[in-house]
Amino acid sequence: QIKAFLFDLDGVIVDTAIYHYQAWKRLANELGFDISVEFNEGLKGVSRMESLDLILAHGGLTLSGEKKNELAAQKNEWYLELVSRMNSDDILPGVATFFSQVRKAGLQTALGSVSKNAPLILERIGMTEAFDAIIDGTKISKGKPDPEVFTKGAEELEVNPNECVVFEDAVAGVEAGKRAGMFVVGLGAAHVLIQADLVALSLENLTVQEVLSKAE
Ligand code: B16
Ligand code: MG
Repeated sequence: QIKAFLFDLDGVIVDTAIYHYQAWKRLANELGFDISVEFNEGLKGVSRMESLDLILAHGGLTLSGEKKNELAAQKNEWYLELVSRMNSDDILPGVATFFSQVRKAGLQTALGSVSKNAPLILERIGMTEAFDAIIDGTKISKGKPDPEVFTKGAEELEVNPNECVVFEDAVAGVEAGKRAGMFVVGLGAAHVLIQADLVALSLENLTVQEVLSKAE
C-alpha cells in the first residue's frame, strides 16, 4: 500500500532548471566555451560540484580545487539572483490541485532535492508547509542517481521504500528512485525517462487516484 509521495523540486514543483542553465551557461561563456540545452539535460538532478566537473570536462579544462570552489560559488551567486525574483506564480501548473488531492487521500509528502537552495526556493514560492519532510542538498552526501535523497525521505517519514511513489523529471532522478526501490512517475518525455514506471507530461496531466491505481 502506498503511504507517501516524494517529489523532486526542480522540474516537478518549479522550473528552476532554466535558472541553473542560465547561470552555468554564463560561467561557461566566461571560461571561453558554451553549453547547449541538450548538455543541460545531463545536469538535472546532479549536484553543484558534479555539474561543474561535467562542464569543465566539456570545455576541456582541468582546474585546481580552489578555483573550482570559486567558480561554483560564482555560479550560485548568479543563480540566487535569478531565484530571488521567484514567487508563488512560479509554481508549475497542476501542482496546487495535485497537492490538495494528495492531502485528501491522506498521503504523506516529502521533498527529495539535491539542491542546497531547496528550502529557500520553497519559502519563495510559499510551499514549505506542503511537505512533511524536506530532504535537500545539505542532508545528503551523494547526488542523484544515488538513491540517498529518496531513501532518507522514506526514513524521515517512517515508511518503507515500497510504500513510496517518486515524482521526477530527470533521468538521474528516475534512476535514483528506482534504485531506492520505489515506484517512479516520470514527468516529461517517455523516450527520455525510459526507466520510469509511469510517464506523464506534468502533474497537470495526472490525478492521485490514477497514480495510486498503477502503483498499488
Ligand atoms: P544547488 P533537484 C538539483 O535539484 C538540480 O536539478 C541540479 O541542476 C542542481 O545542480 C542541483 O539541484 C544542486 O543545486 O546548486 O542549488 O545546490 O532536481 O534535485 O531538485
Ligand atoms: Mg528535477
